[in-house]
Amino acid sequence: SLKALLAGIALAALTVPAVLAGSATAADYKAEYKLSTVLGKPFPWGIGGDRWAELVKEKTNGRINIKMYPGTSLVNGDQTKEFTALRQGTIDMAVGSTINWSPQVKELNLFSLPFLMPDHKALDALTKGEVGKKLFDLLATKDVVPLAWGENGFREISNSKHPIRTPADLKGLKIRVVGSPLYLDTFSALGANPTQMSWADAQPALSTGAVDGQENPLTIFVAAKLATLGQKNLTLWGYVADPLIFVVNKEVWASWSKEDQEAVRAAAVQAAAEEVALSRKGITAEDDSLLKDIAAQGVEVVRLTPDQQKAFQTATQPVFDKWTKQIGPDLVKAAQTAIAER
Ligand code: X2X
Repeated sequence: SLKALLAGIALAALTVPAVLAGSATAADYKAEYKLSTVLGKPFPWGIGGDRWAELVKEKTNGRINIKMYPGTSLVNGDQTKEFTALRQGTIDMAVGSTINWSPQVKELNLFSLPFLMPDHKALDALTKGEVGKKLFDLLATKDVVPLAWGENGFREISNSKHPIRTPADLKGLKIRVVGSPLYLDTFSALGANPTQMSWADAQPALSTGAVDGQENPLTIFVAAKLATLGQKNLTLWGYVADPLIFVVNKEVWASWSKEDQEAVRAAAVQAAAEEVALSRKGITAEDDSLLKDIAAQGVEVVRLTPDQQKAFQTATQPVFDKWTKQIGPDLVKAAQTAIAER
């Protein structure tokens, strides 16, 4: 009948273009995409993840709906399992730290080499240059699509016992670290007593005194109120910084139309740029408002002189050398060159 013919044409009009374009149809889209992060709001990390989700919703007219799962809750808080879950598809997307993924991607230990990066410009020289591109190419071979570099930040050391100015001051202190055995090597080289645990376990361990200290960016020190957990001594030593990476699982990515892929990418680039700015707010020479807040909480802040910093660098040089072999001497060399030319 004419009616059936018209219905048939209407149906064809709906389905044919998608087939011709070879692109995903709305039916392939999930109702919700799970975004993993270690930290939620008000940490820059969580604000960045939230912003990505918001921008994606806007740019795809609601076709892609992301829900953020902070506390790495999709892997029961075990942040070092996030990358594996992402590859396997238990997690659809993530804003993750290089530290937490380095157990699976050894090259990401690059950013944890002690005293490789002297400042934010050095970090930018890596993430915005050839090294960043190489690492993204590498990640692309591991079932994920990396889209943008964000930032956790320079990890400064705090403890409940006394100010740290020399490696000798770290002697015997029980320090919580996470992610990579590189950190065990670094703190052992400094005479400390490092112990691995997730962020979820770190806070109770600090509050009961089971551990004496920890290292994390200042934004985390403040937002997690570590001063109230006895962390009254803080040393700015800038030994390492961890970037964050905005990624999507490869199959999830492939299920989206080209148009939506570009929307998700653009949203990641924008959210990441905003997140990097937020992670640096208040901790620079021009604006040290966050440092003032920390001092106002009764924390003694020690800023190392270049000579004092050199002593820590010398003590950790064997760790740098050992891990350069594991990471890949070519990659480390490329990083050092990019930093020297920044
Ligand atoms: O656990 C940490 O120290 C944190 C929050 O900085 C990371 O996820 C690497």
